[in-house]
Parts: sequence; structure tokens; C-alpha cells
Amino acid sequence: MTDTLFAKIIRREIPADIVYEDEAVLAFRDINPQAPVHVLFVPKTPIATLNDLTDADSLSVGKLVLAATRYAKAQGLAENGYRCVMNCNRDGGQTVFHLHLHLLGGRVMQWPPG
Ligand code: D5M
Repeated sequence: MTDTLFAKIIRREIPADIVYEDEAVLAFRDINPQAPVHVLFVPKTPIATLNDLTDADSLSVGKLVLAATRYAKAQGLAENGYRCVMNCNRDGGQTVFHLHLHLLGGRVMQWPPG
């Protein structure tokens, strides 16, 4: 996989507003927030898209989702709710080809998404 913006953020080569980190996951605020809380959860393992996941990534993806849900709870979003989004490729609206989970909260979401 080619080097990406998010790999550079993980390596601290470009700045980001980091809100959470553990051995497997980095989380930082989206530069173009679509909700009062809009944080990107990124696995430190470079995986380009959802299509590239294998069984070997199960633990990594589980940690990614748990990091996001724990953060949502810590931010007081659990009761009202929030949305987790993972875009895949062109039709899914993916623009950065390093797997990431959008956590959006703090407002009422619409359905269907655009
Ligand atoms: O989401 C990619 C997201 O990445 C999009 O919501 C903007 C965000 N983005 C782009 N550059 C940055 C930097 N430098 N910091 C924080 N957030 C950034 P996708 O699902 O691929 O469309």
C-alpha cells in the first residue's frame, strides 16, 4: 500500500488533533467535522480499505471499534447515540486509503446518509 496522510499522522510527520492512542489505534479530530464530535479512529496497521481485511485483522478491527465506542461513552454520547461510519472506495466516499472509522455524535443524524 502506498504511504498515506494517515500513516504520516501516525508517525507524527504531520500534525493532528489527537484525542486517543493505544498500541493498536490512533484517534484524531476530523479536519472537516460533520458533527460536534467527529473523530477518526485509525488502526496503526496500514490496511487500505475494508476490501483488504483478512481474518488476521480481526483483533485489530475489534480494537478499533472498541476504542471508538469507549470514547463515545466517555464523551457522554452513549445515551442519545452516535454513528460509526467506514467508507469503502469511490462509491462509498472513501478519500484516504488507510482504513478508518468515523465517529460522529452530538447531533441527530439523518437516514439515509447522502
Ligand atoms: O474520510 C477521510 C476523512 O479524513 C475526511 O473526513 C477528512 C479527513 N481528513 C483529511 N485530512 C485530514 C487531516 N490532515 N487531519 C484530520 N482529518 C483529515 P473518508 O472516509 O476517506 O472520506
